Amino acid sequence: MTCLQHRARNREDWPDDMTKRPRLLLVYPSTHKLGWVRRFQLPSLSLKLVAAVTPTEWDVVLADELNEDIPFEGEFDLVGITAMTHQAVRAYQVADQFRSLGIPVVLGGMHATVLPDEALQHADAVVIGEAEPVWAQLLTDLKAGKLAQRYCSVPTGDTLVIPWSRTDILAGRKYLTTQTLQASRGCPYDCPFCTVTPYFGSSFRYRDPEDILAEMRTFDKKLTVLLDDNILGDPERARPILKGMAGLGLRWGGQANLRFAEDPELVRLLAESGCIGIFVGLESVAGAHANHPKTGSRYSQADLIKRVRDAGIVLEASMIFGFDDHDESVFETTIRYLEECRPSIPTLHILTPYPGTALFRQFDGEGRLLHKDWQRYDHNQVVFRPRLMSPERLYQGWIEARREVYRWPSIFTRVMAGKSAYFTNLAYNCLRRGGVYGEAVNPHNPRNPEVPQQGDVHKISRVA
Ligand code: B12
Ligand code: SF4
Repeated sequence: MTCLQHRARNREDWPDDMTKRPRLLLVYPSTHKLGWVRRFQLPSLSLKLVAAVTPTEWDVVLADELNEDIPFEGEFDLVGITAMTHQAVRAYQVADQFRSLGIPVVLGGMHATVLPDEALQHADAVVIGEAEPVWAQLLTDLKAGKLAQRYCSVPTGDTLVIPWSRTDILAGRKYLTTQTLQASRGCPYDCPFCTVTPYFGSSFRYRDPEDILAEMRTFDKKLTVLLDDNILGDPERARPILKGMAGLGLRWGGQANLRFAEDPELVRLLAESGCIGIFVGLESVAGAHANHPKTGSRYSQADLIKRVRDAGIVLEASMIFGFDDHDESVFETTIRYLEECRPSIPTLHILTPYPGTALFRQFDGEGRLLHKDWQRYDHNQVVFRPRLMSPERLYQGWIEARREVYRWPSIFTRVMAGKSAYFTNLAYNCLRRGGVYGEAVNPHNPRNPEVPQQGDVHKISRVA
């Protein structure tokens, strides 16, 4: 046995065996492989950053299961696995298999962060929160045979200090772009369905703009994606970043809340910085979530959307169905609202109570979760009992609304509403239409039979 776990158990062996570089496998788990669509995927920034904080004495190997098989036969000293909630079941299968081979496993990412006790049933250690402050210590402890079960980082302050991510681990793979990064983390809005505020902090932590721009200057292609939750959340701190980007010639996309468009100067800066697309969560046209501090504005959303569109930026607007104040009329109201506001790309989701959120605690406490099968917690299936309609109606309403907003006439009206970016806008709409209609009519789509049945109520998760 050459693996580090066995060396670690016999600590005295470790220093004698330093001729061989230790090997770390980082896994992005998936239950299915993607076909040509993988060209439109992004690599895991989480794992690019874990690689970046791994001391140089380690060889780091990536397995992105969307693209490739996991090398269970490989000789590794440690396996690190990331997982969002819908990936957790697969992550646990992979972890169990490596551990059965005697290789230690560390789980990290959103799901392990919110449910570390569950994750520890499948891992030797769990990283709770961000890897950067604790990963090197974990590796030191592993080498010393003193691996703890939990490594926890708590976000503090308003400054984010992280290294540039490592793209060399992606070599040989095709992605939409490998140029992904974050300028900030954290979010003060604390939406009840989101894990970002409780786990990444209730204030925006921005990186030094010079550091961000220096990282961007190393990029050799134009397309760049900023994976911040709200890159424009603090306009004063975003401004120098946008101004610096204006000279770099990049074309980039990111996420923000629509209220940034209240400031026409910020919209102008955004366009000049090379932003070609921005994702905004409008969440709801009706009820409490329509007037949440992140969405409510003294301007109409239609006006704000128009400002962004007129600046030549594709605006993707995300809506959620299933809040407690949504009855069956929400589908029709949302469709008409989208027709009026004409965001470039509407994205419709089913409300999903992710573990770790206030919503999950509420629905769990009220006995309204249909099951805890995490694989089905993906915004595309109903996993709870809505208050004002049946789970079946919520699912059907979502299917019908998606098909309605991706009919050709709706697409053309949206595309023509922009002043420019017609081709980009049309291309994205066609891609999305393909997904929407492909899923809805494909009888083999595993999601189709997912409308919850009576018997599903309180079905116990395979993992919980
Ligand atoms: C980019 C992104 C995506 C990309 C992912 C691309 C990729 N290949 O990774 C795409 C667009 C594919 C995506 C899709 C979805 N996403 Co998403 N996504 C994000 C977003 C905005 C950023 C993620 C990211 O890269 N963050 C940057 C990295 C550096 O942060 P991180 O992942 O937390 O990693 C740090 C730590 O967690 C830790 N860590 C993470 N992994 C590991 C592993 C090890 C071994 C260690 C030691 C540490 C560690 O260290 C990292 C560095 O500090 C987050 C929001 C967020 N703030 O995280 C949502 C988020 C992760 N997504 C979410 C969701 C729900 C989804 C969807 C299910 C939604 C949907 N249906 O559309 C889909 C899933 C689609 C699918 N079937 O795969 C939720 C997850 C909730 C949950 N509990 O799982 C989040 C949190 C958004 C939210 N506000 O709720 N998403
Ligand atoms: S604004 Fe976005 S990132 Fe912030 S808490 Fe709400 S959903 Fe989460």
